[in-house]
Amino acid sequence: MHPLAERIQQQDMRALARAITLVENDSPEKLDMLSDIFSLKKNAHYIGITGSPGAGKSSLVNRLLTHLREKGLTVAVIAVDPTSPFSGGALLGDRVRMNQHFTDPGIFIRSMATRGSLGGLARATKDTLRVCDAYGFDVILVETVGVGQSELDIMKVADTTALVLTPNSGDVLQIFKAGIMEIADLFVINKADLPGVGRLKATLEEYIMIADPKGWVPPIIRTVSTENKGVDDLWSEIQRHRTYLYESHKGQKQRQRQLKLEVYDLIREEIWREVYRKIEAEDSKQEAFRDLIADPYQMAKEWFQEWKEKGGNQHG
Ligand SMILES: Nc1nc2c(ncn2[C@@H]2O[C@H](COP(=O)(O)OP(=O)(O)OP(=O)(O)O)[C@@H](O)[C@H]2O)c(=O)[nH]1
Ligand SMILES: [Mg+2]
Repeated sequence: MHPLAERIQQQDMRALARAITLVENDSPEKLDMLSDIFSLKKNAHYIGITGSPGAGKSSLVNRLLTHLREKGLTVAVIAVDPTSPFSGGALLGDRVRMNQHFTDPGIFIRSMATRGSLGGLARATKDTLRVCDAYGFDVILVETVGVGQSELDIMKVADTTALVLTPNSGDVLQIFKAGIMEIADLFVINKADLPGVGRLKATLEEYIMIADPKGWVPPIIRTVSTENKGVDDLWSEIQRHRTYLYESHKGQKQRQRQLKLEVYDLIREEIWREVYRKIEAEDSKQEAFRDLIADPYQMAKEWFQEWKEKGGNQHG
């Protein structure tokens, strides 16, 4: 077994952090390590918290954390910021707010920083979920910032996704266009202390009616995270969804679909890594990049063909 997998099995938190760093850095030993870690897989509930910037996701995550700890559950929080992991004031703010949790061994908080990683942010986040699962956390909360394609990819691995909206912010239309509404298992109206709650609720109810979901109907939950209101409601609805996934076998089907996509994803990443490293290492090819009128289609065609003929990663 990979030494880090062994240490994670013994709940060594430094090994956990180290493994995530290897994931973020696209370390060549990544697949071997993750495969060993995967064999330790436990039964964490993956919960995605998504929504527009400033909707109150972090405040809500913070409240949930306290709530879950009071129930004796252990929690990992993964904060994903696709744009700027370090300069984002939001994340720095999160750190300050979440400070109170830092000394609790039942809590692990990590923000993802994968700019430039070949596999991309969604890939690294999925792997990180697996690592946290293997460690044995009961609940893994993934907070994403923004409502774009990257968030969509990340949220697809969550068992339960909560979409956080705020009254009178006009974010519903944008979220709808981005296809985020469809992945929401729960709608959370946060900042329910502000005016416009009734209208947003009506909009959501209308959406649900038109979407006409079979089986699970997304509940609408009102929260005021600044006042710690609605958090227990939110948690009981999240649990109700988990029970639904289990009893309807939907969870199993969801994970099966995910597995297929994931295998393709990993293979694509492996091929890409090989081709990329090879081209980056070849002076003549780097020289060719400087030719401003070179035909990119021709180059891609020839170089990929060349890579295949040399037996892929045989380095021949
Ligand atoms: N009035 C009111 N303000 C809230 C509520 N929840 C959060 N806020 C405020 O909204 C602001 C943004 O909260 P965050 O929790 O950082 O929101 P976020 O969605 O994590 O923000 P990003 O990570 O930047 O996308 C903060 O100033 C909070 O104090 C609420 O229920 N009511
Ligand atoms: Mg936040």
